[in-house]
Amino acid sequence: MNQTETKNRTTQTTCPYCGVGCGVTVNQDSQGLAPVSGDQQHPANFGRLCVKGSSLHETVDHVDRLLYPTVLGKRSSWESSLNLVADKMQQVIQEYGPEAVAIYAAGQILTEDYYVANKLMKGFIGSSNLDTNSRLCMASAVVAHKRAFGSDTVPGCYEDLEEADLLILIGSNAAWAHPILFQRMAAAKQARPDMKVVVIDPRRTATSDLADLQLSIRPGSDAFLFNVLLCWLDHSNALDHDFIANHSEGFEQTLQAARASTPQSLQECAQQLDVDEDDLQTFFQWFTATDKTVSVFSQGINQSSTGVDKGNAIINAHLATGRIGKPGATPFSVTGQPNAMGGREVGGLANQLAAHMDFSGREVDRVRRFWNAPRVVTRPGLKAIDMFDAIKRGEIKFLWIISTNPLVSMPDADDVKVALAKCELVVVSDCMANTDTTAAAHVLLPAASWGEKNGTVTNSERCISRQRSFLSPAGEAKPDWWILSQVAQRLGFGEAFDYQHPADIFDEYSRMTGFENQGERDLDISGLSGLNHDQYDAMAPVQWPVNSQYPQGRQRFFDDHRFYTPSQKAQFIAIKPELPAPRSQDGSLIMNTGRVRDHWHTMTRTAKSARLAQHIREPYVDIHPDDARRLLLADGSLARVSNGRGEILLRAQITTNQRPGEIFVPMHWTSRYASAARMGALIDKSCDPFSGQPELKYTGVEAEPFPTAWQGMILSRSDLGAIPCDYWVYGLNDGCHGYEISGNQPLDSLQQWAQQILPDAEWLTLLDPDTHHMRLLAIVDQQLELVLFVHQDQAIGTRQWLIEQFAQTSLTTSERKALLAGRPLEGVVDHGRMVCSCFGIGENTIRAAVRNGCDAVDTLGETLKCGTNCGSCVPELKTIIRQETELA
Ligand SMILES: Nc1nc2c(c(=O)[nH]1)N[C@H]1C(S)=C(S)[C@@H](COP(=O)(O)OP(=O)(O)OC[C@H]3O[C@@H](n4cnc5c(=O)[nH]c(N)nc54)[C@H](O)[C@@H]3O)O[C@H]1N2
Ligand SMILES: Nc1nc2c(c(=O)[nH]1)N[C@H]1C(S)=C(S)[C@@H](COP(=O)(O)OP(=O)(O)OC[C@H]3O[C@@H](n4cnc5c(=O)[nH]c(N)nc54)[C@H](O)[C@@H]3O)O[C@H]1N2
Ligand code: SF4
Ligand SMILES: [Mo]
Repeated sequence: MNQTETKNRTTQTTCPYCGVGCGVTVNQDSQGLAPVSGDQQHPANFGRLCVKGSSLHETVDHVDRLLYPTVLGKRSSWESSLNLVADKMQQVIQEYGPEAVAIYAAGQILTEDYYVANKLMKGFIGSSNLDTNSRLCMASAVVAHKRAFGSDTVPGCYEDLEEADLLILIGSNAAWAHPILFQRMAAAKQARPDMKVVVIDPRRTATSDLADLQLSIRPGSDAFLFNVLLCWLDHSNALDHDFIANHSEGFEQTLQAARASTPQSLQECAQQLDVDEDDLQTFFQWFTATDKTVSVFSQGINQSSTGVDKGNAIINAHLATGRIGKPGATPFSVTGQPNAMGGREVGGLANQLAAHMDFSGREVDRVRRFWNAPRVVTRPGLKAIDMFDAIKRGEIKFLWIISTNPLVSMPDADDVKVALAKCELVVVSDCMANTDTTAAAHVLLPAASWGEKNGTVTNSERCISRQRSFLSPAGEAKPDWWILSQVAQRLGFGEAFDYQHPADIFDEYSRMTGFENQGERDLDISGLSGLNHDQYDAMAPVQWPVNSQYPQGRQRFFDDHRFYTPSQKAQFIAIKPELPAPRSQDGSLIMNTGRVRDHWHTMTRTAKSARLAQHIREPYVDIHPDDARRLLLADGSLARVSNGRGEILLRAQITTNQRPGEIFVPMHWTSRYASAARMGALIDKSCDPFSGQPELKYTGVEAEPFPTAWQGMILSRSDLGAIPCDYWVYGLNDGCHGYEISGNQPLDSLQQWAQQILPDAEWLTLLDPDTHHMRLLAIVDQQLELVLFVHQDQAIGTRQWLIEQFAQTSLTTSERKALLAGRPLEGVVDHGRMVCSCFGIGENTIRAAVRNGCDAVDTLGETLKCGTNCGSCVPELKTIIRQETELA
């Protein structure tokens, strides 16, 4: 596609962020890309987008993109880099066998990309060492589904969340992590105020805002809770005996096991879970009385050393009450990544073979015949943690990382770095040039990014949607399926990988799902095979299966009470709950980790949008006031969080949302964006024995003040990379790059560093080293180039106003004086931290409006517009209103 063809076009595509899978409308004209909007027709979002989705057009520029292949840091051609990759694979396979080759991929590549990677590894190279970051994300839910249903099936659909009379959110901060789905829940509750919402999470989150009842349970105790619930249901005659007798197996043992872990009295149960007895009783009564119950579960369940058991404990309660396969009644595991589901479908986990087939003799044989493949693997490969350990031991010699940043996202992330250093060849396919992981690679292959690539993704409710391209690839970037197919061809598998278009791959894959299926496998999209390129391009969102029985897709599984186990009955799984192993040797606090509203994982895309970067500017640690007092941590001060594995520096936020003894740290900031915030380095490798999913929400740490002599900020027209001081954090502003800084370095060293990066600038300086007060302004061509303000305390001047001065083309003398004073000229106001990213409404403005009488979200919306577009900031608006009205 060339740029001139992109004029005046509308493209319907799918958001590349979370597993809600919203449809996005992209309009282009001769001016370029217009702000994106929600696709009105898409069944996931019906026109709405959250703030991340609606900022997508701000993230597609080529800044920081990986534009051409590089080998050992030097630009290379596609031809020679592909040859190099294929030759090395060949050599390793010949010398050490196929298992010495591994691929580590992600739920963010498209189904077509994933299919090719899986076919190449498991059918042609003969290595099952293809695993994915879904191991850190969905692996426990997959195993729980397979144990209960005989297949990795998500039974329900989004409508169920709206139809439920009781909606339970377990280990899910949907308000921030699945915002549009959360808005659908909120709208349903507003329309039917009788609908009850229960949030089960050790901490209070933005999601708690919707809750009628919050159970801030002891971390890791969920399976105890659901075992008690099962006993309660039995006791109160709330079981569905017909379902249990006719459509399930294993109930009696499961109830016995639940009894074994359940204390005698409700009071003791409440103590076990560390919650209020009345709250617990309310939850049980609601569950008992409400047929239409949906239990949503996410990473608070999955990312645990007993995540599979927890998933099954939840599913058990649904089977016991027959609440599955019915409108408004289902367990619901929500997926995180845009195509975590697609990856599970094609078989991208090391313990799957392909297309919901595993490693039985029949399945291996069937896959062999379908692919006409020489070396179909016959047993599972290494799961992520074991894979990196095998690399470290030198058993895996070749690793290809595709679309993930394990140096940040894996537990014991520094050990991953050690492992990569031991590997003979590390290839990384990524869209971005500077990530923690690209820095550790020998060969970098530039991948086409969202907007440039074309294919399909599957969301949390099994809905397959098209991601369509509307931009030419940046530089020499290529789609992942193309890169993989080129390597396959060079390995001598040309005929099996002769794909010209993603539609060819999708066609083969959809035929595979129907191959000798006859209703045996849940995943069957054979109804979508045989599409020509135009039909593929026009494909509308549809929920799998799509076959002769369900030509238009299927909303709910198990409405027919037929499961995919040998007996066709659902399986109760007896659960012996366990709390996470004590980590006393690591520290006295438990570190929980997770997401913030406006950043996506390792920030490679969201850090490019000033709007998104401004919501939460710094990595932080949420800590309870009692702990803060004990540890002498002041609100807003810097905290050093550490254990034997490493240390990070974070901004302390004191809040009663945390339980005492537990802290929360966001997962997003990397070495590219902060001096020391890679929290993955502190986490150990404990993982679930069945799923191999690591325990990412429960790490023993210590916290202490990190005293610094000064703090301040830098605003700069150019990206400065790492700053030579103890603490720095990067965040893009509108029109300039920003850094929060703090340290103990002498100020003149900082001044020298600044002057050395801008040798030709004109400098305005105000310096008092005794009071740690420094103001430096660099002016180049009459324009502001750099602001560096340092103070002893946190008063930093009027930031928003300073940022706006970068747009000034010719600074007057009085403006220069005002700049040095760090204060606007008379009459200019500072709006404060961005709260509503859609309309750019700052916290100061909102607080002022509340004080002037806008004491409800609606009236704030009428006055300032905040909260009226994507709605993601509504929980925060409520908090501000609450704080201001409490103060008043
Ligand atoms: N803004 C944003 N949205 C995202 C992402 C992102 O990076 N940014 N990533 C996407 C991805 S890949 C994923 S997987 C999803 C994840 O979505 P979520 O799972 O909703 O998000 P998390 O913040 O990881 O964790 C959810 C909650 O689990 C709680 N939790 C911790 N321990 C326990 C426990 O023992 N029991 C219970 N019941 N709860 C516990 C945490 O306190 C946290 O509030 O988000 C997706 N959406
Ligand atoms: N402590 C802790 N750790 C966690 C979690 C947690 O809650 N706590 N959550 C875990 C979970 S659920 C997840 S999903 C992971 C996420 O962690 P990662 O997968 O490591 O994070 P991302 O930043 O999404 O990495 C995606 C990379 O792929 C690149 N990319 C984007 N699109 C494409 C593409 O089309 N092709 C290619 N080749 N590259 C592309 C991006 O630039 C980026 O570098 O983190 C896990 N780690
Ligand atoms: S909820 Fe937001 S991030 Fe998730 S798919 Fe929709 S627009 Fe994208
Ligand atoms: Mo995830």
